[in-house]
Amino acid sequence: MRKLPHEGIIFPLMKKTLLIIPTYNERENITRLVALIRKIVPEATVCVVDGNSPDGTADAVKAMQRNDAGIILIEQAKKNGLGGAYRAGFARALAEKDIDTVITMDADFSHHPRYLPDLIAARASCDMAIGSRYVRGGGTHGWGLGRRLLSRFGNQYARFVTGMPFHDCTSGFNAISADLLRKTDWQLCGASGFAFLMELKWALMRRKPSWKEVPIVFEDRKAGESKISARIVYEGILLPLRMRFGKKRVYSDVSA
Ligand SMILES: Nc1nc2c(ncn2[C@@H]2O[C@H](COP(=O)(O)OP(=O)(O)OP(=O)(O)O)[C@@H](O)[C@H]2O)c(=O)[nH]1
Ligand SMILES: [Mg+2]
Repeated sequence: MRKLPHEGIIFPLMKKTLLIIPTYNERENITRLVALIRKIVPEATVCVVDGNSPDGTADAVKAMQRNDAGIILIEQAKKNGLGGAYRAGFARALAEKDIDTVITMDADFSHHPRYLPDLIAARASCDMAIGSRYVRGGGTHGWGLGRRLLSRFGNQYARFVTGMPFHDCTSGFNAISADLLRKTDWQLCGASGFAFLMELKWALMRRKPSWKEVPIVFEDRKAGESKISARIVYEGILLPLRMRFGKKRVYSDVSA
């Protein structure tokens, strides 16, 4: 097998890495995804947070757990949004004392595991590494024009309104120091959809972390259905304004 460029660096790090993967109706994806993760970062802990998927995603995870002690499954009573899944995942990840890096990623192969070594290696030299579509070498693949424009301009809008320095403010593929998360009020990030990922970065930036953007090519999902809705897009438009100008400016000093 081809030697990965960071193999020597990341091997000792992956043991201390926990990947949080929220799932809702991802039965078709999750088994293949975890199998691939195991090839690339065999020693990492995988934590699937399932929102009571009617398609039996949790059963597929339980089947994998029989042969793999490194898989955690959090079964939520109901579909609780991406934000609800990550809040549960963070609480669990930070209870694991040997974990020093927490990775957020989707289950639908949009965040390909091939980038895990890059993210883990980058995280070793900073507090948070952001998998970014909008830096040199990054991009999106398989999206129509409408979706490309929504994401591209949505990001520029979020960057402009919030003052956050990232080119990809909504990225869901991140490697974050557990110590940084412990110092951050992520529990106060109440957004439900992808806006949670902006709110989280806003909260993390309050702690003035060191950070890097790592290029990733985001692939449109090939199996299963998107959970994006008009309500989730609306939340994404409103949240930067609320973060910047709202009365409850919990994270008001990040752009300072
Ligand atoms: N536990 C849980 N997971 C969710 C929920 N909503 C979405 N997810 C998962 O979060 C990840 C991102 O959701 P997607 O539907 O792929 O949303 P997206 O990537 O922003 O949209 P697409 O690019 O259209 O796929 C996927 O792994 C979903 O299965 C939820 O309410 N609960
Ligand atoms: Mg997706």
